[in-house]
Amino acid sequence: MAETYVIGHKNPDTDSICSAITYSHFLKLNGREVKPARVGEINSETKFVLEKFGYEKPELIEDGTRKRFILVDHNEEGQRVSGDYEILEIIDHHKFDFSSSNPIFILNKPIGSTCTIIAEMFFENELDIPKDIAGLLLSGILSDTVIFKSPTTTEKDKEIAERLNKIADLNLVEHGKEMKKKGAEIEGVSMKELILRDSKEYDFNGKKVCIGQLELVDTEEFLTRKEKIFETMKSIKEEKSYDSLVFAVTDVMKEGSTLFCLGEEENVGKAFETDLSSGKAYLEGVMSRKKQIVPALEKVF
Ligand SMILES: [Mn+2]
Repeated sequence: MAETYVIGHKNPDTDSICSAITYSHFLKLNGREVKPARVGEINSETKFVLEKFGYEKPELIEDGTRKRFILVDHNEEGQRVSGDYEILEIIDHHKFDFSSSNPIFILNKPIGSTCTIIAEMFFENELDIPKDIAGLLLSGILSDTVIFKSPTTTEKDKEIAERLNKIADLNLVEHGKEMKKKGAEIEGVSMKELILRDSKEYDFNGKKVCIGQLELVDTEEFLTRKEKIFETMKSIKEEKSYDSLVFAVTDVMKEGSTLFCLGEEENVGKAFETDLSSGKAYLEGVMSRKKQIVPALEKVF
């Protein structure tokens, strides 16, 4: 029998990796034989979280052929591992674009993180949550909700975090800030990696659009590298033949993003009712790719 893996999306983030590990733990407690996996290299925020709670990074899978997968934190084809494989289950909190020829278990909720959904499953099934698993679940929640500041945050995320923290006993704001600072380490990292590190590809009505996001506690210094940003975006756009490459530099404290855009500037500008002819604009209050950037772009394309 082919092996079954719990796997997150390409360019894995903390929610994706922590979901894969914690949901594997949940399934094992229910007698299922599964292993956590990842599709790409983990980022520095996730590395810090795994080290803090004593976990190794999950197994890397580059081609999924002949394997069986439980997808966490993603569902669309563009974000999945490549290959020819079977999907058994999906646990997610993203917009849905998936079809299957046979019935499968799908749990999709419009809440702040996949880790919130998984934590709820532990609580509903009255399963014991070890302290380190609670720490991973909280890290996924804090990462995706940007310490509860992102507009994707719901009361459910806060309530579940509070329950988890009775076990994990962390200073949530401090832990969240420390995570974000580790994740925002940009010294010695190439501009290409900064643009693509947290990026996702979308198909908007036949247009291939890539949206990268960099969350920083303070963006001022980084934004002085504007020339380098555009130059690097240009080479990425050509290399990957994107119709449009969008790069959001999000200021966690100011709660807004500077949007860089190459290709389809008019459409992208229209989405945010702003002028993007210079390729750059500041968007007050825009922090979430999923809840704000993607839906706005979908509408105009
Ligand atoms: Mn997520």
